[in-house]
Amino acid sequence: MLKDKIVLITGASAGIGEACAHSFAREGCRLILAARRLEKLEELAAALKTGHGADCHTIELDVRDRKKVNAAMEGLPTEWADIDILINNAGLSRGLDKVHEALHTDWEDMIDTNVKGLLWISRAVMPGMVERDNGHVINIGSIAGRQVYPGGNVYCATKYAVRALTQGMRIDLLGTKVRCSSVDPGMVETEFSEVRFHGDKERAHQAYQNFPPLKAEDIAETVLFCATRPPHVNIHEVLIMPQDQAAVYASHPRGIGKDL
Ligand code: NDP
Ligand code: 8X3
Repeated sequence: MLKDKIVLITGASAGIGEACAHSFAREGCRLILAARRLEKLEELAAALKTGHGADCHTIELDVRDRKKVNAAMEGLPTEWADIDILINNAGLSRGLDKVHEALHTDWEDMIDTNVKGLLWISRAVMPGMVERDNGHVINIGSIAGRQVYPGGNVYCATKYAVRALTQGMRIDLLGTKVRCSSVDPGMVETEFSEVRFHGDKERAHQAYQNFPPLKAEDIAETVLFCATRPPHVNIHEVLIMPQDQAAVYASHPRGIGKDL
């Protein structure tokens, strides 16, 4: 069903984006891998070639830079230009501080990446989908787009924005065959916490010790599920949580390594 489809994944150099690359490569897709760390993308592309025979095109890209996003999309080689699936995954959190104490640079990172970056890429890619009357935009939201938690303020605001944008895109695309979905995870063990805590590995590690978190692969398989429904089906949104996490602030402290 997905054989030879062109899939653009933002934030493919780690975590959920990298896992999506593996899942879609396994299904025979051609992958455009975008992120700032080109070296990681090239390692991934080589692994996907070896593991799945996948054809990959890597792009060093900071989604915050609108001009570079436009140039990168306009500069795609012809054989990569007709993107079938866009996975808007690049995103991050910075800090867990109160609004009256936080760093404005952290806010800029989150808003510029999670909201504006998603918009720049979507604005560059979606016109081709609409013109071809074919495509699928899959946004990675979060439980943080549905519940606000202490210190979550601006990160949550960006993910509430992603949820609103998914709903808005879906309405805008009505009458076309372009689909739009959002996959909203609870806690997933990736580089996310290390980035949130500005590289503090110990604090990041602690974040995943209370109960078994989701794995990046769980989210990738959910994204794949959305992308493989028949054409008359549009999955609007999927909320996926660890078994031990009922809400951001309601979890069961089972510990790690104990059977569920
Ligand atoms: P990771 O930190 O493991 O991966 C984030 C990815 O985003 C990296 O590939 C990073 O690549 C990329 N990225 C960050 N900033 C930019 C940028 N300015 N331009 C291009 N790429 C960028 O985190 P996750 O995999 O966990 O996060 C992926 C998405 O999932 C995010 O949108 C996050 O909000 C969301 N999410 C995560 C959850 C979790 O618990 N982990 C739960 C719910 C949602 P590079 O640094 O090379 O640019
Ligand atoms: C990431 C999940 O709970 O840290 O979106 O906000 S959480």
